[in-house]
Amino acid sequence: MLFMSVLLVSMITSSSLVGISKFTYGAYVKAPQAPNGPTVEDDRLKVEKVVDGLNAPTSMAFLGPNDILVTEKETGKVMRVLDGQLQDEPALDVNVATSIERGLLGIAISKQTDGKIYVFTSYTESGNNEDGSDVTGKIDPAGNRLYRYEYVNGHLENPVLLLDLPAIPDNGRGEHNGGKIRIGPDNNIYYVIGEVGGHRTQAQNTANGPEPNGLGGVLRITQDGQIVDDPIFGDSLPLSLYYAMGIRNSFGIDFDPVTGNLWDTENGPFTGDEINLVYPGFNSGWALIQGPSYDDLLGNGAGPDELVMFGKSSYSEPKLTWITPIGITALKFMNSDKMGKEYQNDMFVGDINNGLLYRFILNNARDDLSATNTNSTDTNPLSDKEINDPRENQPLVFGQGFGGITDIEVGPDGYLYVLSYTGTLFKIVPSTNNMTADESLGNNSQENISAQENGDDQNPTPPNGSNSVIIMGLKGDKSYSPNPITVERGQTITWYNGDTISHTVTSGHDNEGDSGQAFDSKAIIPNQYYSLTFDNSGTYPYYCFYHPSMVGEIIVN
Ligand SMILES: [Ca+2]
Ligand SMILES: [Ca+2]
Ligand SMILES: [Ca+2]
Repeated sequence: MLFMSVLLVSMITSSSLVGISKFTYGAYVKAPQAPNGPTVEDDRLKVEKVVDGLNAPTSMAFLGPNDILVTEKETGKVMRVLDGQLQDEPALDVNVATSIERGLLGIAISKQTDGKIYVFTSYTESGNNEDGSDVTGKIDPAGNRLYRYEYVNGHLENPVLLLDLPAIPDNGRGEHNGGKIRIGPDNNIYYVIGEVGGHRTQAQNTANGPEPNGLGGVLRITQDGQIVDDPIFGDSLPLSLYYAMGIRNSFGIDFDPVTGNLWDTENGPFTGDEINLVYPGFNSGWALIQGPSYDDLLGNGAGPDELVMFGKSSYSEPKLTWITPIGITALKFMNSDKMGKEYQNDMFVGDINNGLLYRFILNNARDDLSATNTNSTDTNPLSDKEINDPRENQPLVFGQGFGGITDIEVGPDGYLYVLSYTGTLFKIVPSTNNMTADESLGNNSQENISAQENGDDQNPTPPNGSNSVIIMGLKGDKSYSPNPITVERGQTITWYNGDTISHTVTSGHDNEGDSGQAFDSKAIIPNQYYSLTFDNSGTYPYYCFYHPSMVGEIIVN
């Protein structure tokens, strides 16, 4: 073999950033924060930290300016962030099952004309009034439940159970519990729940399966828990609850502020993360179809004609599909001009595998994603509505380094808030001057930039510098410095990402058979290191998988 060891070394000491040491794609992979904080692709904007210290936060909702309720998945606590301070006492603490995607998952706030403040939460309720007993004691959860509370003096009181849905999986796994809640333009509650551990009813398009049980779709009820008039899928429970079905799992729904259309993100299994326009009666195709039906990603040959339809339901193709899943999560329309007019009414989407924030512009009819919504002049790879290869992501990426994103909201102040599973809430605000995005993060990242103290900000130098390479960004054969680098057999080279976006150190050449054959760092986030030890002499070309114009060479004597 070519080398003995492959390491990706994080220089971070802050406890909130300890965790996954390497990016990979796949289920349940949760990206770490970039050591120097997240960045956005517009130097007129910067990312600020609002608060950290949250425990596996899943969703947020605003009581008012600088007054935010945040749900914690594992503790079952609704925490209040007031003027940037995490309050010691939770607004609510419920007992949750916590395995995999179970827990306290969703929250929405609705202010009533009589002055009452309703707070809706969704959670997988514990089977024995203890947090995590499904993990520690194999206790089945009591249900996936949607409650309405009233907010009174910092606390959630007077719980009313609005929906009580199955939480016991068919496949033994605590997965696909969905949980996001929105108040619609019609003032009704929209709640998305997944198939919950492999249920195979007619709502999962299993024609000879049991009748739907309320899982695997977007459900719609009034704020009092009543069925909305003129049900779409059928007149009796639980069909009368459904607004959409055929959904495997989702962590993001939002209404377009211009049209009132609902959109969602949906998670595929080994393939097929989706963005969809969710019209009333939408059937997304799971478990027969994931991704575009014509791609047959599930390999079962099923087409739209084989789906189970009720009432006025119908199938439609996703507006965008990732062939390699990203763990797509939150979806929010930017219903303000505070980041600049060009972003108003754009769609922002997050992922949990990479910690990336994506920006989408809609077409003029606002019933599709525009093909020209990118930072890149080459939008052709997106014209097929598929991200066939992770590098097709790049022109869609608006921000990165957040750590796995679980929620995105627009605050009463009009700014975009991004919630990270790592425990930090961020906010995107205008830069105060023309500093680069990297430099403008100084206020909230000072404790994390020890790696930069050895050099000036423009040219950071990693420690133990003799066999080190700095990744400079998109600069052709000057992207990796020095280039080429020459070492002796048995020596280790350490690459340091001094750029503000992620890059890779991938052996070989773009689109050729040697790509990644000898080594592949995967994404190296800004200010992170990657090391390789070379035991055999030779010349090794390499490049950045995301930015193939970045090329370098290693010479081992
Ligand atoms: Ca609890
Ligand atoms: Ca679908
Ligand atoms: Ca494509």
